[in-house]
Amino acid sequence: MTSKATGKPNTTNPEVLAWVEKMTALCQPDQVHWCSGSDEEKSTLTAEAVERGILIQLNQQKLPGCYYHRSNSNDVARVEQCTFVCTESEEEAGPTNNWMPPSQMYAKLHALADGSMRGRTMYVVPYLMGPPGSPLSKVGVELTDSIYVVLSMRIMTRMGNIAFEHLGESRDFNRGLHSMLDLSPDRRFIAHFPQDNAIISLGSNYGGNVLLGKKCLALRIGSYLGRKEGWFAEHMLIVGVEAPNGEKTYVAAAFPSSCGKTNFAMMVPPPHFNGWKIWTLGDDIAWMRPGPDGMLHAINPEAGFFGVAPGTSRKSNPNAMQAIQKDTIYTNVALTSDLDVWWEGKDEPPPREALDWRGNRWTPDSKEKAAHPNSRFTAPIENNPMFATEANDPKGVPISAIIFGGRRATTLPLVYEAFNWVHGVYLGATMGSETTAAAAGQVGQVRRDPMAMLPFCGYNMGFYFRHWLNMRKRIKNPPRIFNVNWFRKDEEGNFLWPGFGENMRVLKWVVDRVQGRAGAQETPLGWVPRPQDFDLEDMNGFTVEDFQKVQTINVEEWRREVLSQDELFMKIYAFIPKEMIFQRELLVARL
Ligand code: GTP
Ligand code: SPV
Ligand code: MN
Repeated sequence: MTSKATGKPNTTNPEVLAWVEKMTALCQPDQVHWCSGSDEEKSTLTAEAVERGILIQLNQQKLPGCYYHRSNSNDVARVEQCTFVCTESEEEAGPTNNWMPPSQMYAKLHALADGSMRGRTMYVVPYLMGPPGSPLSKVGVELTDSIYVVLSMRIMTRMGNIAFEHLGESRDFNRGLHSMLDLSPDRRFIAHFPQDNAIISLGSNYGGNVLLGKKCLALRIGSYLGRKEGWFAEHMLIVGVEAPNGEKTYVAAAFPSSCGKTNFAMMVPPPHFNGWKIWTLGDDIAWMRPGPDGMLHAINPEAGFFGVAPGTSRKSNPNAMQAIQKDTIYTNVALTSDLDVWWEGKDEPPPREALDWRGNRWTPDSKEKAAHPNSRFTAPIENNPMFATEANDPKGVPISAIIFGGRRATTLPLVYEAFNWVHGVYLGATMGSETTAAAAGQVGQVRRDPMAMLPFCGYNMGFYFRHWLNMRKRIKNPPRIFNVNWFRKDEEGNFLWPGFGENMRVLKWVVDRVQGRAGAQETPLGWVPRPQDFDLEDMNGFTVEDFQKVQTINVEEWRREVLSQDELFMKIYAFIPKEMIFQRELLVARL
């Protein structure tokens, strides 16, 4: 059966046309709308979303162009148990991914998608990941029955005609199908078919599950392609650090979900760092490939922020606060009576009364949180006053340092540097972090999250470590590798490190190491800054003793740490590169 009406395609690409026709026949939408990405289209779709109650228009005096969205209360985070990597063999997906044979998954999901868009419009959303004209960029086409997805993709990616122009007549594009169905959690699947460069996402309307350019294409499919084609797709922010004399150093950093990437990427250095500037290239994803100069070059495939709202304030992240004053979609935060937004940790005191993220009446006496802990803002990256225009450079930027970091209350010091690339890969591979609200499930459990990629690696994690090791041969001047932890606590549960803007002190040491200016001391873990190597000036009562406390390496804790690393190593034992085992043995010997 064909659909009742179809809009006019804005491409002549035969492969795209044939695939859209096939999916139209499957999903049977009432209408097909080919998205151009124009301003006019945005206004029309926004008006329709408001009329249908999908978006609420916020106070346009305070927040011009901003809208509010509530997702279904059972659908507020990524769902790892519903996320599948469907490679031909189970071994390719590896022990850390849910797996099903592609044919079986296609059959199951096509049955669910059959007729799923009756009475709805199917939007054809072409999008470009990365700067136009870059050899690192990739095109995706997402078919969706969600206006919220269309308007969000318009912010998060370069959406519309521009993508079809980049694609031309090529067959090389990601095929993404998304239908909300009835948002029932037991018909929720986020399935990846890396060998077909295809994704099917059903039964959800939450960010990471449905904005298919982001985690699905840019990381799961991207990592699979990266291994095949000799590049990296990583869960990393990218910043440019400008010194007072104009020197620029580019740094990429991988922290797990809700562990500080957006905050670090938009950092404002404390007044003490007069003349230092942090420019933002990306806050979540980096695609990196060796360049002709022998360095690793990075682009941010995205064009927007999908950032955690709670904790965001003018004090913690002034650039983010400025970026979300206009043209922003807020999801699952609290709504005040004057159509403003509020969340825990915002500058303003709690409103006397508001509607919480579920739409229920909320007062400061309520036991529940007003905003969901994983509530988010979706804002154009160019709204950021410190947006680095070289993010639009097709060549990408040369990366001098890679930082790994998790959320750890104990054991892990504030910062240390790996001895070399292989050791650095081991630091990334053994990263642990406490789970957060970004994924459904228990919060606060330490689990291994290698390179912050556990939920995002689209193939066998052991092969992924091998890829990291192999890439060393293709990068003449590899970045130096560091490990950080902003989240160490004292016995009373207070953070030992002030974090946020003060992280500039750590970043400065990293940059100075890379530029050959800073000293360090060898320890069993790696190179660490001595107090004289690290800028502790003007720190408002934070003393050398406090620094030594946050840098403490406790051998007993580290013996336990090495044991708990085995939890992951055992799981993927059959695939783990020997180098990782050797690094483990060397660490044990040094301890
Ligand atoms: P995803 O978008 O899920 O990938 O998260 P992210 O890595 O971008 O994390 P984000 O910067 O949004 O921070 C998540 C939470 O960590 C927020 O509640 C922040 O307030 C908090 N946070 C960020 N940086 C720091 C820090 O340096 N110290 C402390 N204590 N908390 C921080
Ligand atoms: C994350 O969970 O790492 C995010 C949010 O950046 S989501 O897009 O939902 O994956
Ligand atoms: Mn993320």
